[in-house]
Parts: sequence; structure tokens; C-alpha cells
Amino acid sequence: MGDTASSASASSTTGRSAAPEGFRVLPGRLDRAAQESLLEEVRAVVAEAPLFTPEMPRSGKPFSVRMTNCGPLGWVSDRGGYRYQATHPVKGTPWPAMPQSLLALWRGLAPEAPDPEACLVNLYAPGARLGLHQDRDEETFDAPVVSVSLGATGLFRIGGLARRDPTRSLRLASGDVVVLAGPARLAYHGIDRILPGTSTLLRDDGRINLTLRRVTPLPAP
Ligand code: MD6
Ligand code: FE
Repeated sequence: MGDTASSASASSTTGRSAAPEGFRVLPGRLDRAAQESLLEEVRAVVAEAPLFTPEMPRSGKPFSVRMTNCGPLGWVSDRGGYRYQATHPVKGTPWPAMPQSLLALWRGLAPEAPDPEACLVNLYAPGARLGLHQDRDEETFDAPVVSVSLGATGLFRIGGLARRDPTRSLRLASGDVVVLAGPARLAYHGIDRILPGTSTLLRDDGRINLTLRRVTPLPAP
């Protein structure tokens, strides 16, 4: 995935021209204190809604990333496909509430958008990765997608609107925030690997990414 061997042009893997407009990285958007308090909130979410191992649609091949969610809706994946649902796939209980700090972050970055309904929690252990994908299981693509990274640095790859478009790589460190808005809302992206020895927040090179999404359009007034 993310093969760039054929891109001999200016838009190479390290080029600066690949990502569509509306892709923003906000380095260090959360300071250390905010990261620590968010981590405590994530621990409370995980205590109530334990991490599960998603499976690829059809094949059932397990993801290397473990996941859980908070908010009214959560993203799940199993042999039956990708979808949003209101309950934990193993426990069957509603997802925990979305922390206020995440709502505040969203409202600051996406003031035009209705509140997010889903916060996907991704936990990476060393060796885990997330293949090149689009976030496109939502019913509306009007709102941006906002993510927050905690713990070890992840090597993030961002491309264009077609899978074969050139990509570029950048590092997402603890406290960094990514926004996919406008034309970049449906850009391909993924995590190639976790960089060892880069976490002072989570032990054992752990990395957490929280992805905030609006799933449903607002009902017509
Ligand atoms: C990750 N992030 O950073 C994976 N999606 O672990 C995502 O898949 C992502 O960071 C949409 C918007 C921002 C993201
Ligand atoms: Fe994504």
C-alpha cells in the first residue's frame, strides 16, 4: 500500500504538493497537560468500552490496530462490513460519552459544523499499522474529520482523492492535530508505522489516535 515507486515526478513521497487543499496539521495543538488529561479520559472510555480487534470485511483478517469508540455512534468493522453503530460490538452497551475536551477542540476547529457523533479510538502497539484508506463510511462528508495523536510518533501518509495519486509522509507526534476538510475530506491516508522510542506519554511505544467525525446530516429544519 502507498506504493510510490512510479512517482518519479515532482510529487514524490517527500514532495510538498500531494495533499489536497483542506489538509491541515497543527503540531503541538495540545500541550503536555492537555495530553495527560485527555489520556485519562481515554483510559476511562477504554475501561467502560474495552478495546476490540476489528476484522476486515469478507476475509475476517484482524486489524493490527485495536479500537474502541465514544460518542453516540462508533465505527466498527467485521466480516459483515464497515459501519457505524450505537453499541459496543462485544459488550452490546452504548458507547461512553464523548469527553468535553474533544467537543471543545472540534468546535474550535470546525465552528460551522454540527457536533461530532463518533470518536474512534485507535491503539497502536509497535508493529501496528493502518493501510491507506479514505474516511467514507459517513452519511455526510460536509463536516471535517479531526484527529488527535497521543504517545509515540506515527509515520502518517497522505495522498489525493484517488488511491494511485502521489503521497507524502509526515510524522504525527503526541499532541498533534490533523484536519481533513473541504477537498481533503476524502483524501487517502494511513499510518505506515510507529517510530520506536518516541513516546514519553504512553509506555512501550504505544500510540493512540482519536478520530472525530460527524456521521449523519442534520435533519432539515
Ligand atoms: C492515525 N488517522 O493517525 C489514523 N483519518 O492513526 C486517520 O485515519 C485519520 O488522522 C481521518 C482524519 C485524520 C486522521
Ligand atoms: Fe482515517
